[in-house]
Amino acid sequence: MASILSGFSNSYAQSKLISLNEQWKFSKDQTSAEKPSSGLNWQNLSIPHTWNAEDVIDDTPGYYRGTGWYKRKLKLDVSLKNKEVFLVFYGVNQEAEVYVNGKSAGKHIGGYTGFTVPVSRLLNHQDDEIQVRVTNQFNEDIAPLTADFTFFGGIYRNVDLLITEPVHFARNDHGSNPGIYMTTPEVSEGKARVQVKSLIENASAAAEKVQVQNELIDQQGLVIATAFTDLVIPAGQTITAVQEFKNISSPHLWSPENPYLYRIISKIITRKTNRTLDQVSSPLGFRWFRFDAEKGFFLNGQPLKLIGASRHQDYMGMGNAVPDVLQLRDVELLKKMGGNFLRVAHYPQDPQILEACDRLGILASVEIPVVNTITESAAFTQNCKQMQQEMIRQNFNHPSVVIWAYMNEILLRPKFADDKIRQAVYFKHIVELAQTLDSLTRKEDPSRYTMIANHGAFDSYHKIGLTKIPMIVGWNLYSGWYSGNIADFGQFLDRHHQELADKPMLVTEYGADADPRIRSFSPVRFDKSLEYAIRFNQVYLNDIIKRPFVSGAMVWNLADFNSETREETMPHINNKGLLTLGREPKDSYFLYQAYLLHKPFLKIASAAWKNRTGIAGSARLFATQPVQVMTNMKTAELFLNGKSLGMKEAVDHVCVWQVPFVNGLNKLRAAAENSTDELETDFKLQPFNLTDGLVPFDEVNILMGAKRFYINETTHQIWMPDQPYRKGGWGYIGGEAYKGTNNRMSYGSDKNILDTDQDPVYQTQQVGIKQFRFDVPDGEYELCLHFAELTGGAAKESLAYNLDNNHQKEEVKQRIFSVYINGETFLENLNLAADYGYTTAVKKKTRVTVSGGKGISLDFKAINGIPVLNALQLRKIY
Ligand code: GCB
Repeated sequence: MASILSGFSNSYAQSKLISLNEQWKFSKDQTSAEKPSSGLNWQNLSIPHTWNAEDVIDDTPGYYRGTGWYKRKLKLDVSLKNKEVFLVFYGVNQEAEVYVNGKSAGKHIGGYTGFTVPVSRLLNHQDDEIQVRVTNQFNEDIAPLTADFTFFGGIYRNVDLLITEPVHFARNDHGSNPGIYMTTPEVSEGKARVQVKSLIENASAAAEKVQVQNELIDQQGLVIATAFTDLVIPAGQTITAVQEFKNISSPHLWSPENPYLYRIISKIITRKTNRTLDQVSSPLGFRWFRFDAEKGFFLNGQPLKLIGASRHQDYMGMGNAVPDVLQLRDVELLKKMGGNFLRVAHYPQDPQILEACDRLGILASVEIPVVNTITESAAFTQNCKQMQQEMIRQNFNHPSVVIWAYMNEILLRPKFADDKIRQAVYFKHIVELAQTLDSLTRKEDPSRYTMIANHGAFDSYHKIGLTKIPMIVGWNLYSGWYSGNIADFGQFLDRHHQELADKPMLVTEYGADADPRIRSFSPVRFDKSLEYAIRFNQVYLNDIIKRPFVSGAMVWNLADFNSETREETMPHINNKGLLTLGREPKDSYFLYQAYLLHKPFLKIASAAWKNRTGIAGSARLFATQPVQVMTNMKTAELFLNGKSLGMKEAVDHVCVWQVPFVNGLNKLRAAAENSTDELETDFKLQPFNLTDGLVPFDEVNILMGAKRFYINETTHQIWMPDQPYRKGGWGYIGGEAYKGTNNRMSYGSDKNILDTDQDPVYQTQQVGIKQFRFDVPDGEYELCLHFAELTGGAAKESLAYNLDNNHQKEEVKQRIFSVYINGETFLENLNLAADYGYTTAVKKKTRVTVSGGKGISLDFKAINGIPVLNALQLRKIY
């Protein structure tokens, strides 16, 4: 290994930041001792890394929450012996202890803020080795305790080596790198004032006379103003220098349309030789803002509705160890959507995210991960305070940040529900913690707002005083998803306006799950269809936009994210993203573009729905299905295979046509003003009569008890909703759709179906089915029946957000039935629960010879309890 910085001599003496991401070795180690156990198998890897990336891909719930060791050699040039050396970690989940040559150099608690570890005193400059012990084990004193996301363990953000002179900007003030804090106490269009506070540390044994210089530089690189201060830094001490640029005239203002950034270059110059000992550069944006309870948000004196998204930091197949370029792309995707706000939720993220917000003109809030519950311990409080302080100091200089937040849905599932007296004590602790964090925040940074995000239980938060403490109340509202109707949303907003008339508010969350594989022409709550999510978002956006007192709203979520305890159609994933886990846009992303973009926008929704199916109408040659086009223009025209289907007016930014799809390729083209968009769809026309020679029957995949389509991109199969039997066609006789646990409002079941990754095939069901008929012509067929027992099952780890989270309370009834095909026994005394287990995919395939024009008739006979069928497939062989 070549030594690091062999050329770092005294003639070039400033601080240096060098990536240490490469050449690490890693091993899991359950013993969590002071040093790695002997005999471990070490794996070579580079940072960012999480040990849970593969863990979460399998279908079994749970992931490794334990200890892992990382180690790496460090070959530092001997010329660095008189320098200060630090290791800078930007995020390690969730507890870390750093060792150098076997000796502890420092510890850090909390997985989402950075930390800097001084290591100079422990180095030998020959064969140094760094070891880092990391654990993501549950610790009741560290937030988050529970939450709807996966707590991936590891050194999952970048690691740097920092080398400085003994006299340097203090890089270790709550992990704040570079130890410079800038504020703009006065900004207007005419003039601005900047204050720069620098912490300067002298790690040497002698006092040093220095000059601290600050230069304000504009985008052209011109120096606009300079400030100098001469100081003596006593040996072993850190002192603070405060400088001001008083009269910056006509500053370029920072805004979403024009995110003009200045830079401040801060230098420490030794008076002995006039050499620069340290130099750092920080972004500076001139803007002023306020939140008004009546009129909403104002930036630089102008009203600005904040519309954007929250973001989690993980990515498909990578967990939270995501390369920089993909992280930055998220902020770009938000900008391209027309968003002007990012809720960095539920924890501080990679520092590059806020740099991107500064650069792209996106306002932001950042919060610590105090989610759902707290622990009433001094250590928990202390850790929260530490996180809040680290978050603020590490991100202080970003012009994009306007809010610091510190709690999310803290009353979602209050502890001690059975003991009201004890619960009152718990609530008191929550309020005290909120007050402590709020005061700390206002003291650390009087220039920004504080916020708590609550769920929709207005009275609970209000009653215990949580709506009073922060400067802004955030509401996470899911009317028409977890509760009530979509229309209740607007009423909730009005209630806030009436009852908390002087409290600025943001809708910090709203959203509906949309599985990109699921479509519906009769979308309903919980069906996970993209169509329901579109309707949901239209209503919410309309309600938000028309109320000036709503400062803004952040959809939950920019992209789908991992949540291991979640079940639903895509188990372990929260599907409320506008983008998929791999950042493919869903239709709802296009809807936001139509609402938010100013330049002409036109997009055929269902851009990803390239394979459709449907039953031909009685005219036999086509099937008519709606197609949506999203646009910010008033009208648009749609063409099918070159023929106009007419002009339509956009309602809530969507135009809809009934499109007569023909079998095979269908070319759609939308046009409005000078914009066009095209889409090629392959349509599989199902015959109206199965014996119809015009469109011969070859294959059909049917979801029972469902009104949704499920498109499997891997197998290229499209599953369609069932229908009652009609002579000449196919369909069920008898029964009704499964209504979910204890008949509660639900769409099928949300439980994770085991032994399959095609959960939607099994999550709906026809209960009490008597017969299923296919009036197919004579021939050879392959028939496959799919079953899963949806009722009952052992209690699993339940998550507040799982729609079906009560299933442990279900009454389990026995269910035994037989299935006959054309009068012959096919399945005898089938007992799904006893033979295969609950919520387990069961597939029964056979061949059927059809003769004498009899078609196929499946008869279900109850032996004990009620027969069910979840899905079926029929394919003609010849
Ligand atoms: C919430 C939580 C968020 C969840 C979201 C959901 O209210 O704040 O962490 O992920 O709901 O999708 O249920």
